[in-house]
Amino acid sequence: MIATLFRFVAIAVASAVLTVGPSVNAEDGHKLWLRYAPLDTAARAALASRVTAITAAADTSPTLAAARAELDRGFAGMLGAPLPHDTALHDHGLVIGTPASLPALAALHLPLGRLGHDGYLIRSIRMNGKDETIVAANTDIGVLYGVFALLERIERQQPLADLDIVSAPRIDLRILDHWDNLDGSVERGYAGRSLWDWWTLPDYKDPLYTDYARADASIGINGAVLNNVNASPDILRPRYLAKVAALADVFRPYGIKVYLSVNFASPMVLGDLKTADPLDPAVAAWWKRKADTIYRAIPDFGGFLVKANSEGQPGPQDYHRSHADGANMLAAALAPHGGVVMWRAFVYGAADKDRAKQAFDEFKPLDGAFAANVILQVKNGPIDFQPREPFSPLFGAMHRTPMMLELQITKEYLGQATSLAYLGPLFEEALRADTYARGKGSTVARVIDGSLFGNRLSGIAGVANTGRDRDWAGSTFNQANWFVFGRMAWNPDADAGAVAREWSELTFGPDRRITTPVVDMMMRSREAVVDYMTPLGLAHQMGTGNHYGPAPWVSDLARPEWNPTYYNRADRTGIGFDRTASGSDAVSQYAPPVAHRFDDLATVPDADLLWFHHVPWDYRLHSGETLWHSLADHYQHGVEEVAAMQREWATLAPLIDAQRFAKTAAFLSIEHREAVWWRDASMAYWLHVSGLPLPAGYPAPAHDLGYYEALSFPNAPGQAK
Ligand code: GCV
Repeated sequence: MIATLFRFVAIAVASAVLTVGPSVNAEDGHKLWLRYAPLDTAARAALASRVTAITAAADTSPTLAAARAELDRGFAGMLGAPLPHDTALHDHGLVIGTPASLPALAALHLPLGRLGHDGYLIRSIRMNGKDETIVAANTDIGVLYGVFALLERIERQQPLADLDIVSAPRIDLRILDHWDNLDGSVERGYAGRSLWDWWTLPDYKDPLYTDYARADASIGINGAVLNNVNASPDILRPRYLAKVAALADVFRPYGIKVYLSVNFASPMVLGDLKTADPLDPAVAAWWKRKADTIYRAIPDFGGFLVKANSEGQPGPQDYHRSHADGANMLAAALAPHGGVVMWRAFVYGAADKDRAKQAFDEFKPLDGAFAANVILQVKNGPIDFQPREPFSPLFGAMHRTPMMLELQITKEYLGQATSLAYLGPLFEEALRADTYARGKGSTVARVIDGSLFGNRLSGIAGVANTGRDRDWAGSTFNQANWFVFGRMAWNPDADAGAVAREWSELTFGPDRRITTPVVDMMMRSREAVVDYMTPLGLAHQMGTGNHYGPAPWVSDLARPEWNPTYYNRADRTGIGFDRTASGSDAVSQYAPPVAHRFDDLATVPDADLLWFHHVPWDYRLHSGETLWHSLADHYQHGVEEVAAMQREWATLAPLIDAQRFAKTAAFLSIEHREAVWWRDASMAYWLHVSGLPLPAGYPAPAHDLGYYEALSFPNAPGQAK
């Protein structure tokens, strides 16, 4: 027995070392928030007084094995060696399992009912005369989530006595959408090539895939859409399905289901069909056969994500059918297997209609027309992941259709890889937005967790920011955005500041001298981006194609709503998009209390002013200052905030490991340069169109407008192909 235990421990140590990589790479960010750095003496003593051995079932599922391996990895890192484990109870033991896998837990009659499928309970308990810490759940994946939570607690050096923690997710589908192409590029990806090496799959299962799954599971993510929503039909060819199945096999122990983005025209491209009309029985039969094939290879396949009749993608409207016709046909193919269709509501196209209104106008009439296994995937705002948008009116309007929120973790419009923009406050703003659909308190969070309208399906998706960069996300601070997405997917009421603190302690160690300034920087960072890019409700002012840098002057693109001038509407008389009742009337898509607040200049928040109103340059804001002065002030403030972050970060040089310190310092200086560029180029254009003099006390743009207009960046990363 001892020998077996010993051998197990030795293997576990060896595999932990192999998985975490050589120590020379210890602080390049590759370990994310799962660093398991050595504990100091006091923390070791605190742990030793509570946990000295592990009790777990002998015959374990792959998921319980993953939980045990994670404990081994964690304790090997934090203590220098894993703790012994077997099936016996030990004094000061850590007992992990489900009542089904561990009879000792069944005997306790724990209140597991409220945990549902994925929740967990961590409790200090006296059992058979011994002091134990238990991690219990109804399912093995719940145990794994609980193990991650306990390890995190130990890493953060939080008290381990008298624990009574109960945690269960509010949302069922907690999904990362990877916009990864089959050639290894990533649309709007700024962290290197795709994680999935389609070329060497399925033969080679890169250990990176397991580490990806561990990272996702550690924050409760339970689904991954593997490929770009601008989907190649090839993903459904047998050759690729074998690769998808290999990834599903790796992810399964970590509770992660795979999903695929599908191209609506696949039956025509891959089959011999002349049409992809969803009402054509041959088309429906093709999809059914395809679904059956997928489920034979991947019995727990999650389902399809579909971008249809959007930005040139094929869809049911090509055959004069509705989005519901298209979604329901796919849903019928998946339903016998328990799969879902996530149908995107990101559509626009009518040149004569305010783009912000189009998704609502197309989908609202279809409320109630979707099959039971369809969920609409709606971006947080009505346009497209801008630094700030009001919430999409669809969230308050579809009372008989489940909706999932789509957030963008990759920062396509918020400085891409290099800006330090913590998205917790943006996600929080989106989730806490009150739709008033059922009176006050009808938040987007309650729409997507299914509770407001009593939906069976609940979901949230984040467009992933992962790639093959050593630090996975392009920068250390971008990792926080992956982390906070997971936390808010689990609990949509999570507090952005608390999550920032948690992430900082895991990422840099629980040292208050670091945590306080880091959290301060993070919590101010997104508003800084709003200020230096698009203050006071401006939106969509970025460069063409690459979406990099400012270009408020662009007005010659093929479609009106691609042009920044379409959104800013700046001229001699004023600036802003009139979406009031006397303008495009987009306000009427919101519930009356919200519509009135946005419609009325007296109540519209300054932050949304130019989104909803066209006002003269000398318009007076609630503060009493003129819009023109306030614009100049916001740009300048944004730049100063970045300078402040640079100063704050510089003070941390003695406390942060060299590699991660240097990269963040360099990225902050890039961000500062870009913030100045956004301010100067934007102000140069507003000066030009308004004919006004620069408000006193603000720096004049470093160059004339022509200079900024002439800049071009053909090799900027992440561009759509
Ligand atoms: C995947 C924006 C992005 C596109 C993206 C699209 C979408 O337009 O720039 O790259 O396409 O959103 O969400 O479908």
